[in-house]
Amino acid sequence: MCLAHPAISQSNAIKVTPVPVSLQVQTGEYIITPQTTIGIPDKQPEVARVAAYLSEKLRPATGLTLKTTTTAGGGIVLSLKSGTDKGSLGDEGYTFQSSSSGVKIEANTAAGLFYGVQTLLQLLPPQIESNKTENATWRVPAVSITDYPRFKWRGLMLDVSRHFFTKQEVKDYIDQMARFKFNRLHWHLTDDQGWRIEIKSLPKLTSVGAWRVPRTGLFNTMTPPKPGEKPTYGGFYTQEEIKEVIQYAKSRYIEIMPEVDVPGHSMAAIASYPELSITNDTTIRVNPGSSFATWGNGTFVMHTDNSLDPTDENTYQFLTKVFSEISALFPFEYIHVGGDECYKGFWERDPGAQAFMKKNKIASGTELQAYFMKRVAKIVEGQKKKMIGWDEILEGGIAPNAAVMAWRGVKGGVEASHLKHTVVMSPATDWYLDMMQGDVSTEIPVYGTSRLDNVYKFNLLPQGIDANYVIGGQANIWTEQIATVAQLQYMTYPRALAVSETLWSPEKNKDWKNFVTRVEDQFIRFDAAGVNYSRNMYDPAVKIAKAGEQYTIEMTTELDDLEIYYTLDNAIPNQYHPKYTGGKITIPVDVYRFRAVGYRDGKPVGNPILIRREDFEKRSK
Ligand code: TNX
Repeated sequence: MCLAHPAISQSNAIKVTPVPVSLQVQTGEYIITPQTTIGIPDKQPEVARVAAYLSEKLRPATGLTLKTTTTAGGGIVLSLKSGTDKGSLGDEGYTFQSSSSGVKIEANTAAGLFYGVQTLLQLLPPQIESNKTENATWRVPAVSITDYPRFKWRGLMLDVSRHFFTKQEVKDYIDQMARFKFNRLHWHLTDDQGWRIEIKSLPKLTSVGAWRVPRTGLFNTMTPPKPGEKPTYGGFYTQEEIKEVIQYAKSRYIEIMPEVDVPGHSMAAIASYPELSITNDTTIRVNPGSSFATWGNGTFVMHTDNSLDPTDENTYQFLTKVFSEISALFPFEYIHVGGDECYKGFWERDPGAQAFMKKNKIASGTELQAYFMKRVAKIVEGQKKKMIGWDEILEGGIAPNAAVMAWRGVKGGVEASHLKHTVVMSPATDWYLDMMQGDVSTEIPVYGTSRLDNVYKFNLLPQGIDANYVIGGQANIWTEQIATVAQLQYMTYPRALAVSETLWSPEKNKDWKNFVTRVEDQFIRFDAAGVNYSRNMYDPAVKIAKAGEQYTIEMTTELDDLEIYYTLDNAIPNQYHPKYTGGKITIPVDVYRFRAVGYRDGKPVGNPILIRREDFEKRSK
């Protein structure tokens, strides 16, 4: 008997993330044993694949290999609903019934069954995520669930340009996404720091463009390539590997959307083929994270030309090659063509471009980009694909059928919806998972912060948007400063849980406090699975201000029951030190370090926060 096992007793409470549409707890439980079978309908190969997936997921931790059967009986039954009326379950919903006699998952589609299987896994004890045999009783509490998604686009974007992640690492990432019912992976395959996809007709894109000099440090401060230095950091996916990842994702009901980011963010392509830029600068190399732009308040000036030449027919021939190979590889209906942060200065200063603009009645660099984007739309549509781009593609006139991914806040989404263009929301302000999630002293520093509670609260349908055009949203993980899988997981989780709940669950079912209890359940599951995550929700948010000559510190918490202990003398804070009770702490003049830590139920739960005197001034601004 293992009654005292903490993880097992915790699993008795029902915790499913994203939270289902409706869930009724019943009495009793079903226990998975060596006799349990997975019942599936005859002659439904897709359902058989979902059953095989389930059996495979259960095998490592339980040590059982459940057999699939097409004869009716108990155990776990996966069943397709008959009839043509899909009802409220739609294409991705499912119903789930468990009792002492078994588990029954029903759906209109295999995708729905797959999501029901994810729910089943979350109802089992957390050790189910372990990849070694665990000693647990595999109980499924009796429940009755009806569930279906709020949005049809539920995504994460992964940037593999700034840092490269291998085929296996991408597959592992997809595996975790599937657990939370995500169904879109936006694969950011090209940027200034590397070109990551084999294009057979343009071999230099990967022989040159996939490699840069190795650097570790803060993005934008890295040492530029030294003369003669070998570009040894990088990598790319062959077309065979791309197909393999697409298949892998597909069997988890995740569609992959490729992005080739043009005309800006193209330094890796230009390093490979310098004739693609208007400056034809042959000294340009793949950028290792060194600074090449001056950033102002929403404006920027590039000092190295990283944009394609929109006035040269060769550029469009290049893009036709790229997009035709990409279209042949990716079955997904959309191709993302970027369009963001394109600097037009090199174009505007070029006499040839000036003549081109005059001849074609193009009044500005912005209009010239719009001209470029419309030609790209033709190329993409010529491949029978739909085009989507970052919200800059609205500027100077959007291509007629293009969809918009809103990233500069929500404005682009609101505007595009009124122009009757399809919108995917991915606002930097709230849903950029490259942003810090806790106090800057605990994080790799970046320009912004979006804590878990902020991610959770983001409203995908802000006032003024025409909701009919919003197909969903996604969170973007830019990897300028994410060099390892450990950090990638840390930045993604638990914030991606807040994203998935916003995209899947009915708004009225969202509840921050309840969500936190489920996040904590997922922490136990991540521990079992060997997946890293951030515990920043247990840290106070520290605000430093200056009143006259004195600094003051104020703290807020995401969790109501978080206790904060702090010190002003560099002692390690714990429950014997002052407890923060709200309001402003005035910092005596000679204090050189402030420290704080979050406690819950009498135990330290957060990261140690340490702020040095020299940072008081900086942070008070
Ligand atoms: C802006 S979002 C970018 C990316 C950066 C990101 C960093 C977008 C379309 N462009 O190139 O990685 O900010 O947060």
